[in-house]
Amino acid sequence: MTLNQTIMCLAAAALLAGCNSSTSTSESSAPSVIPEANAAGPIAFAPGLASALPSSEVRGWTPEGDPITGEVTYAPDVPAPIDRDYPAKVIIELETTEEVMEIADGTDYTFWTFGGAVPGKFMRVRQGDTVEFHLKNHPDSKMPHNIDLHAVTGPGGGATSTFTAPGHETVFTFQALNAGLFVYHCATAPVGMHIANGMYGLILVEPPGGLPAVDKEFYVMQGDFYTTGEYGAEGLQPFSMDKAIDEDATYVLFNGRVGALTGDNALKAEVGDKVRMFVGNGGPNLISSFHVIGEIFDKVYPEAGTRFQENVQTTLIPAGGAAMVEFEVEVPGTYIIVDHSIFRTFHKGSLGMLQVGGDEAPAIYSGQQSDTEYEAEPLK
Ligand SMILES: [Cu+2]
Repeated sequence: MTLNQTIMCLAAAALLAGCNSSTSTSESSAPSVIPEANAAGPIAFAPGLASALPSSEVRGWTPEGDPITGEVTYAPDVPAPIDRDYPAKVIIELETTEEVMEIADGTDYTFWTFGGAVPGKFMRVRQGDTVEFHLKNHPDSKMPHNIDLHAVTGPGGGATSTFTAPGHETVFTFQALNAGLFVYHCATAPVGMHIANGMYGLILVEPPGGLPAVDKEFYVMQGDFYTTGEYGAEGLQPFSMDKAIDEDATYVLFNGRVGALTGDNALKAEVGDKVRMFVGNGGPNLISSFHVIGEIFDKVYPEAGTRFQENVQTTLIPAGGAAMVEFEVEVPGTYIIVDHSIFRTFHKGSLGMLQVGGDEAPAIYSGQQSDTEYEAEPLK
């Protein structure tokens, strides 16, 4: 047992009878504490974000072993869970770019990105890790960029330390004191414009014991976009500062493009899978009423905090915030992912799909059983 595991066990001693050195937070080793984890009062040492340690206990940790290159992924993929039981120095590199890409079929937009895509690449570290962060700004960029990671404790969240001119690379280091799912974004003036152009993403800080194993993890991030032309207008569409100030979004999108999560791009799962979605909202303006039609979230970590809620239909995700939702899929078919501010879904693009394969489950959902005419009373 490492020193840090010993510290974790001591912290949990009042709540748990024992502490297994290899699976101290697995569901099988501590199922009896799961309900306590959601109760008011001290945070129980239980699976999930609820097993996060107080930041005060993590502060003294120092990195062990050789530095690690942090895995980063494009949406909707998520880096593999961390199976490390010690704090490490993690080196993460991200490059900002300014690129013309399609925002919809036939419609181009000049996106500003972290890593060449919207949303930016997903990062995954462990609570207590020391992160050496490298921000590069591509030489073809016209603007300086920086990064404010909401996972950072320190002024600006790293923004002033990473103000990076085109062709330059800046470096700063932070310790991930708090576990959770955090938004990162550019914070260079005009901040709203940099975010509106797509400069945001998510960083997951796993609790030391990790998250419970699931079958599928997905990265979904909403954002609102403001173009001079109307929704679907063809050609290269410039950013509209007037519409952005008025919060009059032209597009409200998951993963930066109309159709990023539909058709061949739909998320895929099988009946019986446990699904976890890391859902972020880059804004810059709109709040998301995140909902999956035909599913109920078995568990939601609202605002990606340590307490979870259960049996939730729709969860609010603030601009610059995130939520973690978990559910099991029991019935095959296509599940539509929406912002339930529903005109956005059918007129501004916030529509994704989760396609679930597998055997029908008629005891849970029959499908249509009949369609017949009936004798109605005349209306008055
Ligand atoms: Cu920027």
